Amino acid sequence: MEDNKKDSGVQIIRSATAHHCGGCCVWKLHVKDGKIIRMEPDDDQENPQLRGCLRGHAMVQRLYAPDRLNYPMKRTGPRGSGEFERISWDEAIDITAAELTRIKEKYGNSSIICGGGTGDVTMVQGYGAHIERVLRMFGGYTGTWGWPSWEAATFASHVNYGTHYAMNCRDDQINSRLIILWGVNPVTTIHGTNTMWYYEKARENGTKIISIDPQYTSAAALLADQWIPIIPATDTAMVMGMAHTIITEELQDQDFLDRYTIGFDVFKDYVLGKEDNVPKTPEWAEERTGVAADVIRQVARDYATIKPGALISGISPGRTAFGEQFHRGTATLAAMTGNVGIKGGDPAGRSLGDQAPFHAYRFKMGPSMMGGSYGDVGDNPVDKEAPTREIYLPGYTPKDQRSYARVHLNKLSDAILHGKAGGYHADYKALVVLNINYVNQFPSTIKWHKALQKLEFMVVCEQFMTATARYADILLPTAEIFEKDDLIAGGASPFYGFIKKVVEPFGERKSQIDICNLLAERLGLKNFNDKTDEEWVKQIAMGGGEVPDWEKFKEEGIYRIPLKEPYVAFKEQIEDPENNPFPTPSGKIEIYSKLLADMNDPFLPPIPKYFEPWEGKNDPLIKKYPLQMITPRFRRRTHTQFDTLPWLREVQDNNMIINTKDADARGIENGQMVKVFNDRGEIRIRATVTERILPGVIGVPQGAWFKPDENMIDRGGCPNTLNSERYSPCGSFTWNSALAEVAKVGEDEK
Ligand SMILES: Nc1nc2c(c(=O)[nH]1)N[C@H]1C(S)=C(S)[C@@H](COP(=O)(O)OP(=O)(O)OC[C@H]3O[C@@H](n4cnc5c(=O)[nH]c(N)nc54)[C@H](O)[C@@H]3O)O[C@H]1N2
Ligand SMILES: Nc1nc2c(c(=O)[nH]1)N[C@H]1C(S)=C(S)[C@@H](COP(=O)(O)OP(=O)(O)OC[C@H]3O[C@@H](n4cnc5c(=O)[nH]c(N)nc54)[C@H](O)[C@@H]3O)O[C@H]1N2
Ligand SMILES: [Mo]
Repeated sequence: MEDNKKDSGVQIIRSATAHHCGGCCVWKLHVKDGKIIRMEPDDDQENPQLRGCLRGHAMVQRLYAPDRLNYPMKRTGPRGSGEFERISWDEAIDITAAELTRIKEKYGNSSIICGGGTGDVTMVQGYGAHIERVLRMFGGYTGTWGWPSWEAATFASHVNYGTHYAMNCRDDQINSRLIILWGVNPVTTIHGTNTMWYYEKARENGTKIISIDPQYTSAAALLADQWIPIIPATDTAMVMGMAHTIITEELQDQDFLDRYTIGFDVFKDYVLGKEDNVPKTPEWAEERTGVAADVIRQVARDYATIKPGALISGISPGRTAFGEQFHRGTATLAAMTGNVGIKGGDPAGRSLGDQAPFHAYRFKMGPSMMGGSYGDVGDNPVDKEAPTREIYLPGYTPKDQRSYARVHLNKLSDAILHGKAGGYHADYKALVVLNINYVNQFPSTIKWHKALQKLEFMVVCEQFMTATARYADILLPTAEIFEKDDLIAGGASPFYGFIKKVVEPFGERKSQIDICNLLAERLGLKNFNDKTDEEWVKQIAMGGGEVPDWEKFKEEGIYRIPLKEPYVAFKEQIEDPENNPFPTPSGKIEIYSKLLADMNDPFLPPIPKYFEPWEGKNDPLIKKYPLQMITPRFRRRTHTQFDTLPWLREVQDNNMIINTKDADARGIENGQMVKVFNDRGEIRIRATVTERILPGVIGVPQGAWFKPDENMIDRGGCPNTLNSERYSPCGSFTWNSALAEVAKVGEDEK
């Protein structure tokens, strides 16, 4: 067989891959005549295989897709029209360097915006260290703040635990006797390759699994003993109802609380109503959450008695109006039940986050292009010139992120539109876009459309003609996975993956670092980069001393961290607290936080509390827009990526899901085209009428491509046409807090 392959000129190369999904999987790539002709999944017989999902399999179709950008281009039509002409790399870089220099000289560095960079979560080419380095050396830029995925969860984990490394590895869940998937659907989201595999093993072992989710998800269908539908954004009320049951039935682990936590008594007073005369009984919680009081009691008793128990505190309920309170609350429940720092438990602060480098396990990596703390380049001068912003958590928020010059990612379109007059730090004239699809993925699409008309210059590095790319003045074609060397780390059990360059970039595509090299040179910046991409992979992978053998790693494309047991967060703090305090100011788990008390913000109280969410069922706006929209992940794509590929289009239609009751009330039939609208905009999308979602809630899958018609009606069905730019008190995005209405499309409206 091998010989046959040799004869046919096929070379087989092992490589990892990852594409912003939270997974990283391992492949044998069949390469012939400089082209990948087949991807074969991992065949490791000794370890659980790290097999890719449907999107991983479609990587090869993405690599050679006919709609890929292959040449640099210059805009010829109006912004947003998508009309371009091909130019040379020389001309493209000349124009970019000249425009950035002109704008810097005329308006100052703060008028140049660059930020985000989530489209790829790899360690060398992903995120934005390279372009940020260029721009810092160029005198600075306006950066952004806010983690789209988990700002609420990260903030809360830092308050309770002093760190966001507040989760056990997913392979530990085979040790759990109870798993509560709270807004978690790893069939779709992956969340560390093999997460589902371990959950299935747990289920085979007889572990009780509960799913709390407004949707009956595929994970619930495959795994759960019990599905508890909940009204979106009210989860904290259920947390309080559970706490009430545990306290009144004296089920809490008082020894654990006494030994490892501070402030439980203050929280207890709040839950029992001593603080505000409102006992947070399960009946009180039922009114808010729609979950029957008896069910809340049962889940509370389960969690307090079936041990060890892992409450997986999903990041999605945190992307709501007061999302941080949910994670503070679940972490408090984990402490009350003594499930922190033990096998089969979970700290329930930020239980998801298996995207390098935000894993449970702390990978020991060498310095990246920013040199850890921005190495030789120093802080961003634009951050330094500005005062600190109002909300930041000392000790958690990195120094540069506290700068008032930074714009919250959700407010970027507003900032471009209004600048200083709108209370922002500067007037913004240039936008440097790389690795992110602002228009499509951040609210609101229509506001973005207006904002981008105001800019004097916009350069976009992209692989496809995305909603954002259509607005570029200069469009630079970017190489794809397998066309450049890169590194990934993650997995349900931790490993490093070498994403190898196995073919030359098609057309004139260039890697992100190559593009930055060219730009740095044209801007006259010295010492921007002294390494090849492979040398970067080597420095980051080997620099922490964890990967023992570079040649072997290179050959095999993967290195699994040989842990004796699955990684358990805070094991040392629990086993030997005297020598291992929690990294909080008090050294204990902070159910009460003095840091927050000192902030004196009524909506960021020192103990977790429930607040009525805006754009929830008790918002007066519900009269006009009676449905709560959530915007979950979609299997056939990662955000906007992969969505044009025929293989994946066959899998699923991009439909909104709506309950039969709500559909009947509006005369909507399964499969029918409908309009979904609110004051921010209108989309057109087909409806799937189903019992798999709670009445009063609609699920509009996020990542659909924004396609405005001449009336700015979004025919692509992108939920960010309807989502709000308002962020939670700590800065969490609120993609699951939006009210809307659904109606049939009239004959004259088609
Ligand atoms: N309504 C709604 N909106 C959401 C969310 C939600 O739940 N609901 N979730 C939010 C979350 S958590 C996230 S992380 C964001 C994601 O938002 P984005 O990161 O903007 O989304 P992606 O589609 O993953 O990637 C953006 C672009 O990066 C490009 N890209 C990939 N690799 C490279 C590369 O190597 N170089 C360059 N230059 N480009 C590359 C892709 O082609 C893609 O067009 O979306 C957010 N938006
Ligand atoms: N296929 C695919 N996988 C992905 C991505 C992708 O775009 N596509 N994106 C990746 C990225 S960057 C991220 S950040 C992660 C995000 O991962 P998650 O945030 O976990 O993913 P979601 O699908 O948005 O939400 C998970 C579940 O939460 C439910 N939910 C929504 N609102 C609420 C609520 O208020 N309360 C409760 N209890 N449940 C709620 C949804 O119905 C959904 O089933 O996924 C990663 N994985
Ligand atoms: Mo994300």
